[in-house]
Amino acid sequence: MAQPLIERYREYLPIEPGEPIVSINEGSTPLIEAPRVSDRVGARVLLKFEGLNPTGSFKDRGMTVAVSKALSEGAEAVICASTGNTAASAAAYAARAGLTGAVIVPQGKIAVGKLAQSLIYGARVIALDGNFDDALVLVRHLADNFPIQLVNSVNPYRIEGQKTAAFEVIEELGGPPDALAIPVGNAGNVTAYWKGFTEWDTAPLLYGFQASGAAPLVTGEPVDRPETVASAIRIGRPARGDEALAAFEESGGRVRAITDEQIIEAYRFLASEEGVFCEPSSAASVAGLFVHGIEPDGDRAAPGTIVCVLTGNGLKDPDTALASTPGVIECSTDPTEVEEAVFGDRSD
Ligand code: AN7
Repeated sequence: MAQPLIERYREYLPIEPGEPIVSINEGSTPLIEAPRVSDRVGARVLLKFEGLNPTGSFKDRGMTVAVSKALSEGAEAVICASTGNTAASAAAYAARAGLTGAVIVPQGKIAVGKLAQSLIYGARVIALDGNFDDALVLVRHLADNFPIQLVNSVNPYRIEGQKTAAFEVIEELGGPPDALAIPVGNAGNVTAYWKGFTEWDTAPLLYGFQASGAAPLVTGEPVDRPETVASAIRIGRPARGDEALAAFEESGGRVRAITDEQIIEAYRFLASEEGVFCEPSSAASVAGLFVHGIEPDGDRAAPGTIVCVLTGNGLKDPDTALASTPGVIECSTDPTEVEEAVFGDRSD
C-alpha cells in the first residue's frame, strides 16, 4: 500500500520525530516499460509516471515536505507562483494542513484542469497579467514582507522531497539507470533528481529538455517572452538554472531544445503507442530522445537503460489533447451511418 513519502524516506528527509506530516500518500509512482519508445530510441526506456501522484504531478513530493515544515514552523498561509501544477499541489496540501493557500498564475496560460484543481481545493487563485517569471518575483516579495510561507522550489524543502523520485528509480531498477531524461522549466526537478542520485552515490547521465520558445538554459540567455504549447515549462528565468547547468555538466549529460511540434508528436506517441497519457511538458523528455538521440557527448558509452520522467498527468490539459487529435466522428442513429463511422476510412 502506498504510504506517505515522508515515512518511506524519513531517514533522508529533514523531518524531526514528532513533527506533523501533511500527506496525501504521494510518491511510490510506477516505472513503466515503454517497448515502442525503446524500439525507436535504441535503448531500454522506462517511464517514471509522476502523473499518478495525488494531484497528478511530481510537485506533490516536494509539497508534502514543504507544507509539513510550514505547519510545524507555525505558518498560517502558503503562497506560490505557478504555471499550474505547483499551484494545484500547494492548494491541495494547504487544504489538507488547514492552512490558507494563495497561488499566482499567468492569466489564460495554465491548463484548465490545473485551474479547476486550485479552485476546488480552496486556494485563493490570482490570475496575473504577466508570466511565471513575473509571478515569482511578486511572491518572493510577498513572502519576504508578510507572514506567508513561499512553497516554490526555491524553498529547499521542495527539493528534499522531490529527490525521493531518484531513490525510487534506483530501488525499482536495483541500481541507477544509465541516463535520466527530464523536462526542464524552473529547473527544480532536475536539481532534485541530481541531489537524490548523488546522495545514493550514483551519477546517471542527465538529459534535460526545454521547449525551443522557452529555452534559456540552452541559449544561455534569459527569455523575456517565453512561449510554448507546453504551458507548464513556459519559463524564461529558471530559479535553479545555475544548479541545473552544473548538474548536467557533472553528469556528462546535456540540455537541449525541442520544438512544440516535436513535443506534441511525442505526446501523441506516448498515448497512442504506449497507453500513457502525460501532459505536453512531460512528453518533452521523450521528444528529446527522439530528436537528439542518446549518444552522450565525449567518450561515455551510449546508455542502455534510460528513465524518462513523465512529470504530469495528461488529464490536466484536455484542451491540448483535443486540439492535437482528429476529433470525434459525429453520427446519427442510422445503422448504415454507424457502420461507416466505425469501419470507414478516416484520415488522421
Ligand atoms: C508537468 O507548476 O514550474 O524544471 O509552477 O508542471 O522543476 O520547473 C511546473 C513545472 C515539468 C518543470 N513538467 O519542472 C509550476 C512549474 C511539468 C511541470 C515541469 C513543470 P521544473
